[in-house]
Amino acid sequence: MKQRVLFLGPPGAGKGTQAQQLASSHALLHLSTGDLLRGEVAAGTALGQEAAAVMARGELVSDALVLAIVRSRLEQQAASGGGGWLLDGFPRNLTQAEALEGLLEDLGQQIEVVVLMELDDAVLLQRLLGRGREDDNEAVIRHRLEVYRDQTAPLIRFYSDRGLLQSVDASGEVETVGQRIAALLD
Ligand code: B4P
Repeated sequence: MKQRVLFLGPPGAGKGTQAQQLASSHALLHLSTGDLLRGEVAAGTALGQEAAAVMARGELVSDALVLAIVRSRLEQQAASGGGGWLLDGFPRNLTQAEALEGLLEDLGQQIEVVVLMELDDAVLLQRLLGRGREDDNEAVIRHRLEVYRDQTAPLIRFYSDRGLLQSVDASGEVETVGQRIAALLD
């Protein structure tokens, strides 16, 4: 079973849903930059105040801020004896992907697989409108899809060039998608 996993895909593909289940069933550290940022917003920290407005607009929070969060979590885990991890929603652009390569090199670790969750825009929109989070109204969702296409989709090529990319059909029941992903990780 692969222990160092990255989930890539458009907003609403179900990265968070699947990552949570897989991390808990396989004892992996689940590192969701979206959840961590929402935690900072809820706690009212300086970092959260900076992130809140950006997230509400459906844009990407600054690379420096996100990288600082990820670096500290991965370093903490490595210092406490290591173990597997699952990165969910990070990296989201080429700058973050390149910074992650440097960070992992420092830690002597490597990504084992990048799971690309693929789903039609119409289904993504439907799922996100159903979730109803603060940043889930139609105009913001459409903007997040544009941001995904412009800034995150180039990572498909980036990881495919490194021989790490595996695509999965993210349509259907949560359990069915989970089985497809588990088959890729064994
Ligand atoms: P995220 O928190 O990463 O969330 P997401 O991409 O919108 O959703 P995800 O794909 O995880 O979908 P989910 O499982 O919830 O990002 C939010 C914001 O944070 C970004 O817009 C950005 O501002 C900021 N951010 C995060 N990371 C960043 C970074 N690295 N750099 C800069 N900014 C960053 O599923 C969606 C819905 O579908 C749920 O309601 C779920 O129940 C449902 N669902 C899931 N699977 C389903 C299935 N198989 N069938 C039916 N429904 C399903």
